[in-house]
Amino acid sequence: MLVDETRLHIAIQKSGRLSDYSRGLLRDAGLKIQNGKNDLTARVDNFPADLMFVRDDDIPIFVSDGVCEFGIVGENVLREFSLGEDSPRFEVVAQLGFGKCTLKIAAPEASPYEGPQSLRGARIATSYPRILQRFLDDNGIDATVVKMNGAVELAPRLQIAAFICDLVSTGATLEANGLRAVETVFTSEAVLVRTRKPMAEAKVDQGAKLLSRIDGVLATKE
Ligand code: PRT
Ligand code: ZN
Repeated sequence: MLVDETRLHIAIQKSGRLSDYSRGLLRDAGLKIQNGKNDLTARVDNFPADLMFVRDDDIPIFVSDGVCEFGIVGENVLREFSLGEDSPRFEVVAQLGFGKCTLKIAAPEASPYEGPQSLRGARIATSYPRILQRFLDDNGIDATVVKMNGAVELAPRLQIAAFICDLVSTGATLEANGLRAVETVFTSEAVLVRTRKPMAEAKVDQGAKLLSRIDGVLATKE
């Protein structure tokens, strides 16, 4: 599909924890999404917008570059991206109330923990190295951040790291792996982001309309 310059482009997660909520929110906002779950894009019938279904990690760059004018993504992913950029070109325009989770440092149940000083000199495995490093810097802690792209909770057992720093929602994963949370690093939920790249006037108007419809949906859920 060639990029149609008269239509808004909205990036949402293709498949994962945010996908159904993201589609649901846009539907509640009155957008009729043509379906086809395996497609990479979908046309909205009754609004000048196209959806792009992508990995959540790609959403910040798409919106920052203006390839997509809007995106729905977790604040955790956004923050990790932003900490690696000089000036990310997007702004958060709505907190969406789903995808809530907390980035926490966790330690094996049995290991002693006496506050952040216990992290000194330790190795901490995480998929969020920049957020973790910022937390360590803010607290004056010298520790080694070990980047893992998945299965972070296995790191202590594999002796890759003494601690992990991972997202927690129910806490069941930590418990199943014999870990307990010891520090809260970052609290997150899904947000709607808008590019700061200049857009054509027609798109600005459509974007304002989209945002006001989404605000309307969110207001009914408060
Ligand atoms: O394929 P793609 O890259 O798009 O997806 P992904 O696998 O990177 O992300 P996905 O679908 O797992 O999560 C998308 C977003 O959902 C995250 O970026 C968060 O903003 C949000 N979210 C909310 C969570 C969780 N809750 C969550 N519990 N993301 C991940 N988890 C994982 C966590 O990493 C751990 O493995 O769930 C496990 C812990 O869950 P509990 O319930 O056992 O505590
Ligand atoms: Zn991802």
